[in-house]
Amino acid sequence: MKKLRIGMIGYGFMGRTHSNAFRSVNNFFDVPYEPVLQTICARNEERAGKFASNWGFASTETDWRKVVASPDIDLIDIASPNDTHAEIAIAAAEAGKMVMCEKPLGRNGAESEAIVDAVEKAGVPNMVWYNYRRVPAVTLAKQLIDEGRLGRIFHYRAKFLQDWTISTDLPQGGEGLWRLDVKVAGSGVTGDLLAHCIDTAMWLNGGIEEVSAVTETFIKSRKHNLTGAVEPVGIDDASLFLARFKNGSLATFEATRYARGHKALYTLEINGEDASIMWDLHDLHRLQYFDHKDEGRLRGWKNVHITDREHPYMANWWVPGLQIGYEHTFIHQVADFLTAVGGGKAAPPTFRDGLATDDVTDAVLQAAATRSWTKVKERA
Ligand code: SOE
Repeated sequence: MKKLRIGMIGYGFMGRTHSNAFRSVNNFFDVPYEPVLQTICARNEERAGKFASNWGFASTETDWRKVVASPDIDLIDIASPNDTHAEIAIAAAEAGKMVMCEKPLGRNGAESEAIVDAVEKAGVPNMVWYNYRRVPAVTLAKQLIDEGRLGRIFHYRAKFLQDWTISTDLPQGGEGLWRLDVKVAGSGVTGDLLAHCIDTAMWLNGGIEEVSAVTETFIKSRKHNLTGAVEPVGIDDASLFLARFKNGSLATFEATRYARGHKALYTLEINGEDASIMWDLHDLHRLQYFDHKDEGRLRGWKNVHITDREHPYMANWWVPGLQIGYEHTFIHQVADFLTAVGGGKAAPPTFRDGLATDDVTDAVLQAAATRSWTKVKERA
């Protein structure tokens, strides 16, 4: 089997999920490549060394440019903060490497457009890590929609609720807290959490035409970890928007880090003429399904346990009845990427798909700033 040597930039939470996925994929999926954890790149050499020995990387590097230029690397995987994505992705594409990038692709549509131009010009395989598409229950939802079982879609409803930034004492910036620093993150929950909801939504229900939004920054200033000074907070702490999809359906989206009691409650619901679907990340191995065509006396919500062999991805795991979890979504993503690349096909969500999501988050932020309905940028 052909080896695919990975150069990974960044070793935080996402560096761990990706490393685990690259390491595990050949144990469970029949794919045309064997990923090799070649180089882990991070600024702190000692910690990079520990990460390398824990996950089995062959070498460490502190300068990402050397990893991108190295003839020993086939694929650059970007798991570093958002402000680094564009520069690394563009350099990697120009060096002819395959590129995988954490979400959101860029800090805004303009940055993502430059990244898309670079990978498309170079003709290199690319993929954004929107992992929730690969939760088997969500993939099943996609199959059911594509089979036409829901009929005409009327409503899409998504929420991503967290509560980890409520404390006024929480600083902004630096490792672990760069998501609160607008210069690094690009935006707050709009780019961090709504981006997931938008990617899934457009995959399931098609493009979004226009949005109306409200955002709020509840805590206006926080100590910055890098400067030590109290600085204004530039991110949105909460972001809510209404949307009209191109298929005519109406949607509500909500993301916040101020929903006390909720840690990562991503939920979605789709209502069609013939059937409805509900899914919940805290119960990710279940899909709720209501079919209006069922006999009236027995009509009701079905709670489907997504563990059978005929469920997406599940034949590759344990035995029926035994569920899988969050980390597996990343393994599925790598499996699909390797299969697509082996077959000379694009591996969605491609960078162009990631750009489409960033166009929507741009429109959301603009709609909130101008308090007006805003069209999502149309691209050829
Ligand atoms: C933020 O807390 C975060 O880790 C996001 O950055 C991830 O994308 C999301 O999957 C879980 O929440």
